[in-house]
Amino acid sequence: MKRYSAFAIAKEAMRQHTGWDRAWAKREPKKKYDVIIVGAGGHGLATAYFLGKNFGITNVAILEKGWLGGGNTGRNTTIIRSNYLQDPSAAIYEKSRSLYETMSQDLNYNVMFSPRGVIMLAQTQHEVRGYKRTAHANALQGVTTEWIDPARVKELCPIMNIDGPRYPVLGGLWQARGGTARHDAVAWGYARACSDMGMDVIQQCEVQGVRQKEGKVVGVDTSKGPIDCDKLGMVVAGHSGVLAQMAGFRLPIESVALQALVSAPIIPAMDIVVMANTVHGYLSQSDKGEMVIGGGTDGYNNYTQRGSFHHIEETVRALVETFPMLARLKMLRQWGGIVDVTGDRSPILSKTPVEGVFVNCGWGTGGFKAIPGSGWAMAELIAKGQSPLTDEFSMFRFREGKFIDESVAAGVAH
Ligand code: FAD
Ligand code: PYC
Repeated sequence: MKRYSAFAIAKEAMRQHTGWDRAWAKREPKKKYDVIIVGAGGHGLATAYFLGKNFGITNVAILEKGWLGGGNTGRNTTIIRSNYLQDPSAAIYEKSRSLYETMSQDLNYNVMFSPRGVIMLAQTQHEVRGYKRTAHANALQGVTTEWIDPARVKELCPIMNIDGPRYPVLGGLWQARGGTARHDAVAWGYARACSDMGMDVIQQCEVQGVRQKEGKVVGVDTSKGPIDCDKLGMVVAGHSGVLAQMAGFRLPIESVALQALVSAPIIPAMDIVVMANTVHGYLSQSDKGEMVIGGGTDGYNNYTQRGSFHHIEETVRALVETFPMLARLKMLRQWGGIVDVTGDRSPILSKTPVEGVFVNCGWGTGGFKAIPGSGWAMAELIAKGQSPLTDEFSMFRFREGKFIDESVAAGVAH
């Protein structure tokens, strides 16, 4: 595949851009693959990418019922950070954050990674204690975060009112190398790289059944017909329960809507990311100038990608105290995604009761940041049957009571 570069753009400009290849090939399914990945979101595509890159497994199909990146990967507010509390979480989220640092170079695709810094505001005494504890844990884990006082918060984000009567800013947990990336580009970059390795990215191909023989997976039934495989990775976020049911087991997952909205573009007003977990709000400014705002999860299970209106109304009403300028903004659009939430707010990367079937889900409201690390770890699990990064994230931990409690770090949305 042609490499993207300033030279290539200049050369194409000379011939009216007629020489570019398709970013990824449009293919029909083959009869059989070594590995099928269900779900062409970031996690499914990254899993396929690292199967090829790290293990040389390229007879792989990624099956997507809609369009690639059309699930939560293309619907999130793109916040990247690794300030989690527990050691297994710090390991996978920090691996992921570090892979974001070089993703554009690795994929030869500009994912616009912007390590502009993320603050989680402490607006109650409980949060002050929680975030100080996280800062200490992060220091032991080798994750660079720090507790900052209100004056430093104000210095980093001058548009903020830190003296609010209901939600005063008492300090914050600051991760200077956290930030954002362009979500679609992450999916597109991985899809292009997978296609370049000879893998088949097949859109409009819904998996409708999982075929098994003597307790082992042998293939899937799809809207494009049956396809055989030796191994199957289910990476479908909010639809994980549906896929698990097809394979004949249950997952401890709830599917709920999470929503976000953007304002009309304005002049540069804030150059960091702020999360205000007490009020379930988070805010950053996109490169186009829009204020990107997210809300909390709906209080009921759901499969419609919308979200209830009163939730964003409450979030924005509360955020206005800390960000008075929001009151003067016009909102352009709102959307929702169906996120897959576990009881301990940690993901599942696991073998399953069906031999050859692996599941990657439960990233809930916080999996965009985890895409490269999750793909790295899941590929190792599928290829070798074990990965140090996934050992603690087995689906069987719920049966054994070995929870990885991340309800504080999961933040706003839980
Ligand atoms: P998805 O991107 O949802 O991909 C799963 C794919 O599987 C979908 O494309 C779907 O169509 C496909 N699929 C489902 N069923 C089938 C089937 N039967 N056959 C074939 N294909 C199927 N995370 C952060 O880290 N930072 C944030 O700032 C952040 N903000 C968020 C804001 C919102 C509003 C939302 C909704 C989410 C947010 N998240 C955030 C969470 C993050 O978006 C998700 O955790 C992550 O994108 C999950 O990626 P995925 O690849 O697992 O799932
Ligand atoms: O996990 O960082 C996160 C997040 C921010 C907004 C939604 N999730």
